Amino acid sequence: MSSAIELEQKFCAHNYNPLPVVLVKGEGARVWDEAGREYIDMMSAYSAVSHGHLHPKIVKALETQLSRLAMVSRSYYTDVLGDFLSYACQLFSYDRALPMNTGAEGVETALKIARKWGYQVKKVPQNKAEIIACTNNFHGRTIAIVGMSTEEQYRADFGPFPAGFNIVPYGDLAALEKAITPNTVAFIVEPIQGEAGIIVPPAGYLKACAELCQRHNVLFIADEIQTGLGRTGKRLACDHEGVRPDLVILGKALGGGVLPVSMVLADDRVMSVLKPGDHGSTFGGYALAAAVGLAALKVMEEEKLAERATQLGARLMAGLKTIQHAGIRDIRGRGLMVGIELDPKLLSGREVAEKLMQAGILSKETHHIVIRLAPPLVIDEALIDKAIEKIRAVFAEFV
Ligand code: IF1
Repeated sequence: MSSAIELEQKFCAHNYNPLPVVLVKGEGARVWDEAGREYIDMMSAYSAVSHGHLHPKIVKALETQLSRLAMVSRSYYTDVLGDFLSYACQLFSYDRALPMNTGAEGVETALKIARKWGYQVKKVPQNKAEIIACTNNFHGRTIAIVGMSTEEQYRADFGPFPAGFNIVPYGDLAALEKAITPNTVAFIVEPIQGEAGIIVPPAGYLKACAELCQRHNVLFIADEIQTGLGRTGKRLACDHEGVRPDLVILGKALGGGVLPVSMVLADDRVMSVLKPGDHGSTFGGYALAAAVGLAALKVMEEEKLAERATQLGARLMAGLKTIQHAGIRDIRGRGLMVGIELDPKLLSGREVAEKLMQAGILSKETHHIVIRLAPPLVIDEALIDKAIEKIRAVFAEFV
């Protein structure tokens, strides 16, 4: 066994079960292992590497900032945070942004803003605020967030959880309407559920939810951490239905594949409930992150990553649909966020992911039955075609 694997196995907490490959180098949509073997990265760190590995403009922005100033904290102003946030606010048409680091922190931030808005603006009685989330959601791993999870493993032995969260079935508008009470402050939803297995809701669902929320004075929170920044073929997945959420949470690709950068976007009528001292983070919006985040957004625009996702996603989907195998139950997704659902009686997700890896394709199974394919948006036609042929060959091995 590789000594890198041995070391990680011995000293790292066993909270993951990685595929047995040690990656040492990456460029664009490709990565290489210790032995120099090349892989097509069809996983992009769960969408965090949408810009590809070590995008030259993002690396340049990082290096330039690093040669000047990396980290001071929000106790002071820097000459980069304003540039980053003003660009983000203009691009997504919101008044303000609150910078954080990880996705989970962005989600926690949005939940806190929604609760405070509930008490101060909606006038919900103290400690009565309710937030509605969906079945099979994935919003991160903090205690409050796993408290909203319906996945037993993510919750088991981590309680007690904060009160004030209710669950409705994803994709069910009537259930949402029934669940809303005078104390409901927010509805939080993934426009496409990633971890649940690339679940695309019924057409018109997001739009109808947003309208319902507006009618009942409930904030519509879109968790676009995985679906945002071009992944599904639009800047935001909500754009497919012309939905403008009250709060948008971005993460993953906002860090350009090099740093953890997240943010919450909202208008003043919501964001202004936060006063100095209410909320914060040591690293949130630090100079290095701001420089990288700005570069990540600019590259998304300059290189039309959303349009690439539409075109290349269609090509990937069409190619995958020509693969004939009794163990393939469904192929679905939007843009370059694609899932192959397997029949667990015939195929195991982990085995398929392992065989794909041996064939030079990095993917990851979710819930044992869905193979997730979400390559960097900078991937090109030739590499997509090569990936399709390798995937076809792997399925041909399972007879
Ligand atoms: C893990 C999944 C993906 C997310 C959405 C918030 C977060 C995530 C929609 C939290 C994070 C991750 C985290 C990683 C695995 C991964 C994942 F399979 F678990 F569900 F991407 F599909 N909202 N997703 O997808 O962001 O705090 O991690 O920065 O936890 O094992 P984070």
